[in-house]
Amino acid sequence: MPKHISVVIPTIEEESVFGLIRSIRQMFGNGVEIIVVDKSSEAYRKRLEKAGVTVIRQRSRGVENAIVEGLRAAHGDILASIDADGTHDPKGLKEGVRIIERGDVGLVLGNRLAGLEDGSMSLYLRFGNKALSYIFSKLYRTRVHDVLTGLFVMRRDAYDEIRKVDPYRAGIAFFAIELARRGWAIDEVGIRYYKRAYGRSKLTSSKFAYGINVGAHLIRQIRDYSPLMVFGGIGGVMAVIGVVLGIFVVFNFASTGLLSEPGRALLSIMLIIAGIFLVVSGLILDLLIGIERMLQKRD
Ligand SMILES: Nc1nc2c(ncn2[C@@H]2O[C@H](COP(=O)(O)OP(=O)(O)OP(=O)(O)O)[C@@H](O)[C@H]2O)c(=O)[nH]1
Ligand SMILES: [Mg+2]
Repeated sequence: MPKHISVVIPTIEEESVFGLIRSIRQMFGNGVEIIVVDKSSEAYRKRLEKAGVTVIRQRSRGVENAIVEGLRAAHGDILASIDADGTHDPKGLKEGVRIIERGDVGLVLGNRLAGLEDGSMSLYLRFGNKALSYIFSKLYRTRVHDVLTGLFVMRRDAYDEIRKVDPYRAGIAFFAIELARRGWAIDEVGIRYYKRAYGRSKLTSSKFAYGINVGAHLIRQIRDYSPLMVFGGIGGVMAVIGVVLGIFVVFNFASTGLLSEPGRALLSIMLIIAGIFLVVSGLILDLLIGIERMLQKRD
């Protein structure tokens, strides 16, 4: 029996949503559940209701909350989401569903970088997105290239594990981080990404600040997941700088017979001690987290 699919669409006055609704019905048939989470005007909402979709009026803030509200109301065995602004090719939903139906993946992301239309994504957004996706992939040993995409397909049981988590501002990276943390496999499909045909960006007034926010969440994850990586990394760098500085001081002392740079000598010793202290702290925290995980598994 074919699985029942729910597609959640977050929107603020996106004119493209009506064409998107038609495309989704063409692709999956009229049985598909389409839930539009709307934060627009009364007139726009009336038009949505006429289109025969389930409309949820969003009272919370942010696209992450919008999607979570939609997912909570969804009945499908497979859950999906796509931006309403017509920029993401909905064919990615179909391919994503195919991968989810194979059974070993919890979340499929639509990789926009595989099919960018000219002028659809600025160079600096492309770079920022790649950098965040790289950190994400290293952290969770996955290979995704577009963790801030607006298209995903998810297993119902994967979503059930995170349905109680309060969303933080990180776009779809929020879902990817929360599922990856719980050990779900994440895959991607290449999609076409088009320029916006109507209106302006609704997500944020500064994509730079938004990217920094997502980066901060990832770094917090690294700190909680593997303190040795953060503390050990910073401590290691400090100790190495201290040693190099110390070698200079010793070298000077050996050649002149005078301790001419007591300030540098002191700095070198301090850096080495602080560096070692950080590495040891990282090791202890890593050990404690390891023990906590072992105990959790036993429960
Ligand atoms: N319900 C709801 N929808 C939102 C909110 N913020 C953004 N959206 C919708 O989420 C989708 C993504 O937002 P966009 O404004 O397209 O963000 P973006 O893709 O980074 O920006 P562009 O490159 O200009 O398209 C669009 O369908 C928006 O209408 C929100 O707070 N609530
Ligand atoms: Mg957009």
